[in-house]
Amino acid sequence: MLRQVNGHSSGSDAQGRESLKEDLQEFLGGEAPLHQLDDLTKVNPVTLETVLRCLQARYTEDIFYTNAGCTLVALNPFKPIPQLYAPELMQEYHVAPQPQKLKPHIFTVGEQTYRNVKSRIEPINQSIVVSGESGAGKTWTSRCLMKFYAVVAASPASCENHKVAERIEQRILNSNPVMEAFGNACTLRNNNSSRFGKFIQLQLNRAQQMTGAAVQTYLLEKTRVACQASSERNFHIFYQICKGATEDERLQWSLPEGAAFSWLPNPEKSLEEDCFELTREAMLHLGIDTPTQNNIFKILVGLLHLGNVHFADSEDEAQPCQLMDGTKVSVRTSASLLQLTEDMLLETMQIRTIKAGKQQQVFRKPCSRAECDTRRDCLAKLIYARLFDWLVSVINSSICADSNSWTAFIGLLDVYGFESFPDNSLEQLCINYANEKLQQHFVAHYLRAQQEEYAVEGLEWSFVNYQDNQSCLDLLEGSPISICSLINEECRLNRPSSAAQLQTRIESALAGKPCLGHNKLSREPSFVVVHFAGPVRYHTESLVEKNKDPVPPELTGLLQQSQDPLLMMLFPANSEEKTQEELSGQSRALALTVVSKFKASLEQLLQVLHSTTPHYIRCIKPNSQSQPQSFIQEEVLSQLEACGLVETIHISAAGFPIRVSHQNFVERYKLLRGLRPRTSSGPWGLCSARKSSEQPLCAKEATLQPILQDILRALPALTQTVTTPGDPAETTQVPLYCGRT
Ligand code: AOV
Ligand code: MG
Repeated sequence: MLRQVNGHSSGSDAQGRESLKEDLQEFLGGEAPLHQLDDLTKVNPVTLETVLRCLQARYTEDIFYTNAGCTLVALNPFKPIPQLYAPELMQEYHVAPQPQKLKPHIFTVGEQTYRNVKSRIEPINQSIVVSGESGAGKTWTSRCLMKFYAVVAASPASCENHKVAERIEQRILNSNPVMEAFGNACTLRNNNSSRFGKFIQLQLNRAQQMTGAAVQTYLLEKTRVACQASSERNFHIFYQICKGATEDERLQWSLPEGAAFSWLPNPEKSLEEDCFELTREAMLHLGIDTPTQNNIFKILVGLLHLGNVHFADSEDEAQPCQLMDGTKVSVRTSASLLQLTEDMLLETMQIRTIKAGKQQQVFRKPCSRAECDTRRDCLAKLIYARLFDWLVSVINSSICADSNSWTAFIGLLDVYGFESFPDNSLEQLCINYANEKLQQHFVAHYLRAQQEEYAVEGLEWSFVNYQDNQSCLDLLEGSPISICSLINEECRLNRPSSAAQLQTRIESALAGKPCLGHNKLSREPSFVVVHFAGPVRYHTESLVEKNKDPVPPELTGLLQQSQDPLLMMLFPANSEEKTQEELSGQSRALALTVVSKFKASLEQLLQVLHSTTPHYIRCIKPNSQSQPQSFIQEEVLSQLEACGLVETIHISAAGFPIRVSHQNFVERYKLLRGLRPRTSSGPWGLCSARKSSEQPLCAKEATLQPILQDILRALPALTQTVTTPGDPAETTQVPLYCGRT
């Protein structure tokens, strides 16, 4: 019974007995069985091997969460365990005087984060950074955390009035199925892989009730609409429509049952498509009414028909490419669903217009077959990406609270995890770059900053070495030359550049950089980056073109003439859209390349993260086959190594658990003993030496009481050096505090 659900018993009695047993064991000096070690800081000695053994022992016992000092390690069970996420359990963690004394859980992190907001110690805003490789469980975890806050931070009004609950907490939860339907897809690594990054701010008012939320998304992998790697799939929503449409809808959308679409590979993998009703319902709750939904789905089916348009090679270069047999009907259907004229749609794909000369004369040039295909794909990507952005903005307007109705936020970060496929391109480069940035944030915040702070404060500390990923980031984004700058340079020069040339340029300009791997084995032009999570080979073919992401002006022009109400809104006729080709000079490509836009958005994200108190959850994938009850040591080991878990444990075990600035500490607790602050002593005036790994980390007043007693007892001994007035050479030691202790 005890360990059936991650060691959670239903009654607190059983839990008490369990912890008593552990205490006794510790008291008698006996080693607790490995699976009973809730915190990896208790593993002795802390090495990769012992940590791995402990995690495996726990996994075998169906215990999936383990503390690692300041982080929580979450092993993916790859099987549903509803009891582990039951609302009753959420409440148990929420009301516990010391949630960190309960079994490790994402709810402990959720609750401590929540209590941090309440304690109003700067920075009040909190963030939970969920990381891990593709399929490790990040999206699952952040979804569960959102449910946790929907329960524990529900406003009383919503409890009394079910309708209000639907308006706030439920709406926020409803954003998940919608965004996952449109932004997730089945990949080789994960059947429900996020193809966009997401940072959601849960907004709380002074009473700590959730009043709204705001979602920020990052770089949707829009190429997937028109191009899917073998054994992968398009975005879930397409399959949902094809499987879930009613008879009427099939007629309206020209979607006969069992219709075959080139852009809908692997339909036999039955995955998320049963969720169409769920998606629709969630959309409805978010304020997207049924006619608008139908409009969206009609456009998406229009894209599927567009994908069935195939061109044949033209024998005469002066003539446009002809359609392949049988695909004229696809042009017609697609045009009708997108409310465009058939001729215009076809012509836009077949013929390029070029403005030249002083008079800007317009020339028409037939496109090659490959160009026709590119323009068709580009049209689909353009529509899908804009639709996705629009959906996000609708979601935001539906869930975002007035700025004066919230005072703090808890940010949940769930981005695409580290990826390495047989064929990696710009998408993977951006995804892995984002993961490097997050790893750097962790390293900077925890492994480096904390230790540096101890040194500054003169605390006794032997430095723990850690793996810094700065050299990889230098390779990717450093100045003056990096992989990103070289790819951008190719876009800026706008010269024809072959994949092989790009490889040579990267190899010669960045020769000797530690994280640039050797490219001896691959026949195709590529380069290797040794990421913190492992080496990845990126193919240079189409890298520059994807980075430019050019949108021929004729395509936007075409969509501006659509009679479809939604497309008219997404592509307003009077807008002066500056496409890449219309922008001139150097600013053009550099300002708008995919890489530079992504880099800028990541920097913004990191700024927000830096302004919050971060909490970390490390998701670990126990096996790459997504199977339950399978723990592949080598695979887990490489993930542990990559994220620097052992170093984290060392620092956590030896470090100081409470980090409160002197000013804030005094402001907050002066009433307790009539303390009066006399002066401030720099940013982190007080640290409480950690006595054991059990010592609470959170700032709930009740739990802080015993620590406070210790601190208050120690206060008279705390002094600072001040210069004597009138004689700068003479210094004296004065107490930091006056007041009773
Ligand atoms: P990811 O977000 O980290 O990958 P997900 O959160 O989508 O990974 O998890 C992958 C799959 O693992 C889910 O679809 C579930 O089937 C299963 N899973 C994860 N966590 C749990 C859990 N706690 N309990 C039960 N099953 C779980 V990616 O989005 O690919 O980086 O881009
Ligand atoms: Mg995900």
